[in-house]
Amino acid sequence: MSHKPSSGHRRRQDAKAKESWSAPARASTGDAVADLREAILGKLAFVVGKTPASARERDWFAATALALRDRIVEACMAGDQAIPNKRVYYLSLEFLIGRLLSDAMNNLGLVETTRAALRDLGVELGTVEGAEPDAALGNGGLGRLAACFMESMASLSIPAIGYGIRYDHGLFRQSLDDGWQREAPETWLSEGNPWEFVRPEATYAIGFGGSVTMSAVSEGVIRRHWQPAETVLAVAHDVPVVGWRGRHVNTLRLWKAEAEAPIELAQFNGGDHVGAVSGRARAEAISRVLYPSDSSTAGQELRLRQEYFFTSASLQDLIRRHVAERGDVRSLHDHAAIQLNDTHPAIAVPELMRLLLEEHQLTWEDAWHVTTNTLNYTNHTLLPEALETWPVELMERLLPRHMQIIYLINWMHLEEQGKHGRHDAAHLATVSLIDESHGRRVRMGHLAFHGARRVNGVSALHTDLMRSTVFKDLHALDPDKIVNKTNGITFRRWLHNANPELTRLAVEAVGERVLDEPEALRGLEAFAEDTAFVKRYAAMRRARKEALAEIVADRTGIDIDPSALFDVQIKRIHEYKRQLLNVIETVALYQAIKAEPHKDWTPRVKIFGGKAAPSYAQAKLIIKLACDVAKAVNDDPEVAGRLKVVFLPNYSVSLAEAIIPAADLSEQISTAGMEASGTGNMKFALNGALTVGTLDGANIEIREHVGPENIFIFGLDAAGVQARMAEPSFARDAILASPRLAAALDMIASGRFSPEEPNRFRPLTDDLRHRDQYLLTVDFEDYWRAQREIDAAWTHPAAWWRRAILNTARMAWFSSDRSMREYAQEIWRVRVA
Ligand code: 26V
Repeated sequence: MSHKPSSGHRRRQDAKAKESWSAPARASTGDAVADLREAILGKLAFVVGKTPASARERDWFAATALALRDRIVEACMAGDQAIPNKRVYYLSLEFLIGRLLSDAMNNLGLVETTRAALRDLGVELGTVEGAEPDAALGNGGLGRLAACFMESMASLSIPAIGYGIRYDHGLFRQSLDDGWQREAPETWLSEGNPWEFVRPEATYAIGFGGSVTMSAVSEGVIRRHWQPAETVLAVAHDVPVVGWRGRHVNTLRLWKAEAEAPIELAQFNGGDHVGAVSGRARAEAISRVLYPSDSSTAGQELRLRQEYFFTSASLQDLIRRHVAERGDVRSLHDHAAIQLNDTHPAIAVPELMRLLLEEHQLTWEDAWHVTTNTLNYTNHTLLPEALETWPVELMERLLPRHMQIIYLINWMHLEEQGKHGRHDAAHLATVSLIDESHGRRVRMGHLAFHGARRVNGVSALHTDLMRSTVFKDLHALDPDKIVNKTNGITFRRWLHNANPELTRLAVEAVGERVLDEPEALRGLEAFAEDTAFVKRYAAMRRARKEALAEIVADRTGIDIDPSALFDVQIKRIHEYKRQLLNVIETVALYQAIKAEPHKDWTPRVKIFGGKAAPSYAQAKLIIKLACDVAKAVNDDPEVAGRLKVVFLPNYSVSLAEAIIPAADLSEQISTAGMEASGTGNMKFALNGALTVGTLDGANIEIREHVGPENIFIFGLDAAGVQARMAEPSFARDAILASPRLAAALDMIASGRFSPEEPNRFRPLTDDLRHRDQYLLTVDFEDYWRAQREIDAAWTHPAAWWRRAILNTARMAWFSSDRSMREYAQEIWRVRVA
């Protein structure tokens, strides 16, 4: 496809240059608006097949997205067409993207132009944006991080391709049935996806099962060859990722699974109509649905098939590109850096070896050199139940050749230990790629570690814990391998798009360059006590709280008062994240208000949101408890005006965009040492919510940046947690020492919130009394203290807003642009302009 800029194109460029954040009222030029309006009408007629009169919101969305996609393609083709010296390949089983329309408009500088074009057509931009389904191809933090990184790489013009799976069904839709979580399939593709390009020419065969044969190629040289029993096709679907100011466009390439033969015709003609398509159903099952667990390895075969499917397709694709561009696969590591997002693509280690050995005839040494200089691995959790291992038996059945390669890699790895005088069985057992302690299982973390050039953690604390715990012995063998890369978030989505009011304030206060250089936010420090500025900042928050109150009323029927303190905990429901600690504090506060109803309590609204893995019973019970407590509290006239509790169903990226700018307080209260980083914590602080949190993950670095006086820290640190856990009766002692905690637990255990089933919450309260793996009881009193300090702080608005503004002003470092620059320089060795 060739591209000649038309005069219309030039006009649009002029309009783009003029569109500005500082002057939303300034009209975009008439030409640009007219051009876009005609483009949208054209798409509506000729692609969607509707007239303006018959178009639904969803049709307008499709037409608008298609018109903008053309602009992205133009931006792409206007950009540098030269082959880049080095590309980054980001392999991730999850990309939690959310909506793309506002991202695309904002990065192309076309928000106001699009608004005006649609207004001319009698359509409101907000409703069109609302008609886009979230692309929820991820569970939580890990998937959302991948999406932020893709946007930042495009904005920094880092040549990159993201590789993942095009799930037909993303993360399930959550509804609450009398407080019980129900899951329904999510159907984001039901009306097509206007952003994607299908690329049937990029289709690869992915094998499973079968056997390995040997042949002698010459005297003494034997080659092994895998003969799979089954083949599935991976078909590329590309989503363009446009960077800030449309300067650069990257690709997110998602693989869809298809059968080699869509139908067994003979079987069909023989009358077996179902059997004739069963092979197809089996093949397509691979990209059918996202696994909804985010923390425990269920070890199902389909999951391993997904992992191998997308990893093999991605490696075949990037090798094909490399050979087409450079001729020789031996230079792959000079021109490609592959990042493995967690261990989900760790099968890349033996798969890249296999492709180099068998498809490209490299020697073992050369193949190992290329592999270990191309691959890098990011670890996102140290929780033992989330560390992936696969039974050797399953691997041998599904991927027999890979299992042989893993054995050989492991044999050489253990031999190497011997050469360094490490023969002791205990040492060899800890560094081995095979865990022999509960059946024989392949340790995917060890495999990724060993096959990678660099291994990184996602916050300073997490990286330290990697070095001192899970990867201690492997780290000692290669002390430079582990590096830290603290996570970040894209400010384009989480500040500019989610909070245009705050963005406008920042632009007016410190200038337009804040849109390009987040460090300029620091200029807001000078306004932290400026009465006029503070008033506008507070008005911004008030407006967002009113908007959130409408959403809450709409979705739950609960009325909340925007002048109360909005105290928010939104994230996956997991015991280590301690939503239960927050609920228990809510119960204790409820009791305290009832005991002293005439005291001057700070009015609070506790807002919860998050999904539980469908098989995670304890997490679902925590949701039910939050809902039952909400019912009791909200119905009690004695606490009216002081305390309200809300559980917002179906938490998603779009809902986060509405909630975060409306939050006064951000709950980041995980057991210290357990949250690898957190990224929600960054989104809240950037938008000026104050954090109540533990010394865990990136909270520690947030404290360093915003200053200890502008964050509420409580509880044990990671070392304290380890020490206290070793005490045999820590939970009983903590409950004995805190009558307030004891009373709250008694109230829950007594059935006060579940009179129709008094023992409903015993699994929660019994666990706390006897086990309390996450040390809720131990941290409770200090959490209570911090919360009362927050109540007091709320009564001094000037000091509160000062802290909020200082949070916004000092969060620039947490931009994912900074994270991506660090990866580029220290891991990938690619130049950033
Ligand atoms: C693990 C598993 C285990 C097998 C079943 C399916 C599944 C799906 C996802 C995961 C990933 C869990 C790891 C994860 O999401 N970690 C989070 O990563 C964030 C980004 O680095 C970080 O901010 C969070 O603290 C960390 O919990």
